[in-house]
Amino acid sequence: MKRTVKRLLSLVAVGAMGFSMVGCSSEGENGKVVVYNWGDYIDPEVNDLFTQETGIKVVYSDYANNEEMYASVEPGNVSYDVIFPSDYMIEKMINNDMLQKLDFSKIPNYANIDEQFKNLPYDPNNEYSIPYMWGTMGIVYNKTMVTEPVDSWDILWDSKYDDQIFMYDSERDSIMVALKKLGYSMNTRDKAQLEEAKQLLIEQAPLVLAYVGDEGKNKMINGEAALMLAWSGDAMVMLQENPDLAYVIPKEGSNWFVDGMVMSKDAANVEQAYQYMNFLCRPDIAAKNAEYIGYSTPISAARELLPEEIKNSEVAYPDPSILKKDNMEMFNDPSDIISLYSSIWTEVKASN
Ligand code: N2P
Repeated sequence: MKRTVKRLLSLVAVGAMGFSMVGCSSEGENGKVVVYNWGDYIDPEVNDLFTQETGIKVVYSDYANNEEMYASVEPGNVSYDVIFPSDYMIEKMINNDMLQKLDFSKIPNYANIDEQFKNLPYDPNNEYSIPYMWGTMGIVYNKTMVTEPVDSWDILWDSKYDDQIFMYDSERDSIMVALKKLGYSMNTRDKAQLEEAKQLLIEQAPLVLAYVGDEGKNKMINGEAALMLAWSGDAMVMLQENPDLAYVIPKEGSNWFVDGMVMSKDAANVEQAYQYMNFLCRPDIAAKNAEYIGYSTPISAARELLPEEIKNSEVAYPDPSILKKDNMEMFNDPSDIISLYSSIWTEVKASN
C-alpha cells in the first residue's frame, strides 16, 4: 500500500507545503500561479519543486470532472491561470472564447511532446493547449469475484453483479459506455440514440453500488465491489495496489482521451503560467508526475525514465494499433445538444 499511503499523506500535508488552496492570497517572491486541475492528477512534490526552483507560489485547487470545472470557470467566477480540461472541453472553451492562444516561444519544453499528440481535432493547429496526460477508458475487475472472461461492456449490466459495480459520476463517460454498448458513436447527436442510451443507464442504475469520483480507486483496492468503470491511469494505481485487479478495454470499443493544459483568457499571472506549463513538460518532471498519478505521459523522453513495469505496461501504453481501431474514439464537443446530455445524466442518477 506504499503508493496510496504516500498519496493520502500528501493530501493531508497540502496546506503546510509550498502550494496552497485557492483563497490564500500570499505570493512567492516571484508571484503566484493559480492552477485548477483534476483531483489526484499531480504529484504534490512537483508543485513544491516548482516553487523551490522559481520562487513562484502555486495556488492550487481541483475538480472531479470536466463539467464541474466548466461551471466554476464560467465568466464572473474565480479566475484561474492554468486549467487542465479534456480534449472535448478544450474544444468547447475555445469555441466559447474562454482561452488565450499560447505563445510557444515561452514554452520551449513543448518540443518534448510526441508528434502523435499534436494536431488533434480539438485544437487542430496546436494554438491553445499542451497535452498533459492521456489514457483510455475500460473496466477494472476483481479476478477473485469475476471468474468469467471480461471483454464486453455487457458485464456492467449483468444482474449477477447487483451492487457490485462502480460507475464514474461523469456524464460524458457514463453515456459513452451505453452508446458503445449499443454500437453507436460516443459523439452522436441523434436524439433517438441518446434516448436509448438513457434507458439503458436507467436499467443499469439499480445494479450500481455508487457513482464515484477519485474515492472509487481505494474502494476497488479494498475489494468493495467487483467491477468499476475506470480510466487507465486510475487502473494503473489500482492494479499496483491490488494484484487481484485487472483492466480491459471492451471489444465494442471505448474512449481514448488527452487532457491538456490551457491558459484562461482572464489569466492574471501570464508569465508565471508559462513557466508552470513549461516546467510540467520537462521530461524528469513529467516522469515523476506520471509515475505518481498513474496516467500516460505524451512525452517519450519522460516515458523512458519510468520504471520498467510502468514504461512497458499495456494498460498505460497499449499498442498504438489499439487506439487506431475504428471503435476507439475521442470525444468531441456536442455543444448544440449538451443540455440533453446533462438532463440524461440527472435522470439516470435520480433512478439509482
Ligand atoms: C484523475 C483524473 C482523470 C482525468 N482523477 C481523466 N480524463
